[in-house]
Amino acid sequence: GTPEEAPPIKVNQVAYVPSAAKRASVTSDSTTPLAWTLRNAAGQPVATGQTTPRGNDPLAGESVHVIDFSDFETPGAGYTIAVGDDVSKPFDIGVEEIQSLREASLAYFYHNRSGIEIEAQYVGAEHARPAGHIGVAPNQGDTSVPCRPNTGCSYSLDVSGGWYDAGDHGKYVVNGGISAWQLLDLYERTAAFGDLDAYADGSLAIPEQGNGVSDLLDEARWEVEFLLSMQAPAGSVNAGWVHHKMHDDAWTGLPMMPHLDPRARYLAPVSTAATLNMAAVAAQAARVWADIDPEFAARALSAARTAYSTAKNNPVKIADPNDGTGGGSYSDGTVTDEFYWAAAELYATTGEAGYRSDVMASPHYKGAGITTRGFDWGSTAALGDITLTVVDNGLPAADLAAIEGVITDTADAHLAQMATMGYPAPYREGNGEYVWGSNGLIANNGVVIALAHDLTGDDRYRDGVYETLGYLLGRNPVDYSYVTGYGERPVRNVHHRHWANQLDPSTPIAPPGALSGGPNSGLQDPIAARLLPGCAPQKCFVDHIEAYSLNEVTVNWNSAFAWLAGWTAEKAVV
Ligand code: 9MR
Repeated sequence: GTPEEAPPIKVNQVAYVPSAAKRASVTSDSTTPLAWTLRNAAGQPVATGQTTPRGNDPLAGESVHVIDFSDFETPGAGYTIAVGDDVSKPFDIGVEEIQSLREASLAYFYHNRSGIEIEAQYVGAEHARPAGHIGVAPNQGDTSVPCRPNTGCSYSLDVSGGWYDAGDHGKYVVNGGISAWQLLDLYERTAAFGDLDAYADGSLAIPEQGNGVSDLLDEARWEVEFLLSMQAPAGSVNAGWVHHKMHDDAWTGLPMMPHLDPRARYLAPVSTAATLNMAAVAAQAARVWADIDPEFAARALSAARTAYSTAKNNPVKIADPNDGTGGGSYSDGTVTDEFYWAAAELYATTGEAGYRSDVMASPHYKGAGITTRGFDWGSTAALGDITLTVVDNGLPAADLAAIEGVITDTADAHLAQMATMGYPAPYREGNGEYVWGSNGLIANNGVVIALAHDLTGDDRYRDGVYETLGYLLGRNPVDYSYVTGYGERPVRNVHHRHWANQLDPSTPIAPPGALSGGPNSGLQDPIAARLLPGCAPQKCFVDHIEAYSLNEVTVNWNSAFAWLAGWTAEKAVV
């Protein structure tokens, strides 16, 4: 469909936390303040005030006023805000819905597991499905995947398991790696600053519940094992290296259930970025599982050491940027950040001098990787900085303080910018363009603001995190909750092969808790190009299943969202 006109008033469609700042936005060309009224579910006015005009916001392409009703703290459902004749969508003031996002956002990963049956007892009948890519026809199977023809190797690897990347069935080390890292970082951050009971065994609806291990770790391990399996065999021509990715030899169409994918799948060539990415995550896993499963920890650390030294002692291998048939290229031309991240993880785990000097000699040392753009699969130095902040280590105290300073300075820059925006979201790139996966970057920048709160306890940061969440849950100029199943008007048609209800009613829509990629002013798919010419950056969005550059879901955006949702659940107090 055509993008619909958004109504004037935009709110966090899910819930405002009673003890945090509460703001909404209203489109208006008025240069003077407007009167607003907050009403309860019975329609009675419970608070009134005046809007603050923020003028024309170029990111939204319209003039916006901000409504601030932070002082009202009474929990309840069905509140609305009125400005003149315009009335907002209803919303809650409360904590339950916000807290439920923790489990829903993490459920995304089980839904997208490869190589295992997705069982109705965990996801409900609608979302249950047979195991994908285990070699049962018409699948060719991920249990014995050969090197792509003419790429210099002739072995096959069992790379079953892991998570599908996104709407497609590819599995890519650089993206799966940052996603597994982020779930493990949520665990480590919660150990340092919060309470791990939230992720105890039994906290998620997954088959590993009851095994005595945190379900957050069980879910992450499904991917870590896959990452380890992508390392080339000892003694082979690629020994020590890690394959960049594995995926179909041609793009399949939508819908396509994983177990019905008939295409041949191959290992793409090895790369330095993938090798270091696996080294980083495996080193982190060795630390996290050291006491929980020492055998697994030792296996992971050994793989990490081998991968790191292989990358360090050989010329850089960059994945082909044009290798995009049947899967994304995920090509990354700069690997100094992956070197820094891997060295930081290996140092935090082992304390060894060699890794320490590599960390300290890196151009990324002391927080230069944390920027207002944010971090993603191609830009990973910030992950090293976050680990060095969250995990005790022996770096000089002044240097650790410098990294913390970059985190708080970056969070301050976000808050300063958000205070000028019509629809505040922590993200700034170049000339204000919004890129593919802008919601993932925004969620990750929310993570930085949350860490600034962990380090300082300053409530301005806590408010900033909830304001970030509010943008994702509906306070944006297109009036969508970008999280499936949450809010009055959530996205329904995310680009995904087995949640393809818009195309094939026999398949379900996405379950609750999946984050859409969000606005992308690059208009990089045919639907976006046709429907959105000239859009303002935050308005370059349509809820269309074929709009893969706007409305796809992926493991890396959901890992950012799950981290944020875990934090906001922990901090949601009345
Ligand atoms: O998230 C990726 C984004 O940063 C890139 O700009 C884009 C184009 O290369 O690719 C995105 O990743 C997609 C991947 O290539 C294939 N699986 C789906 C991913 C999300 O759209």
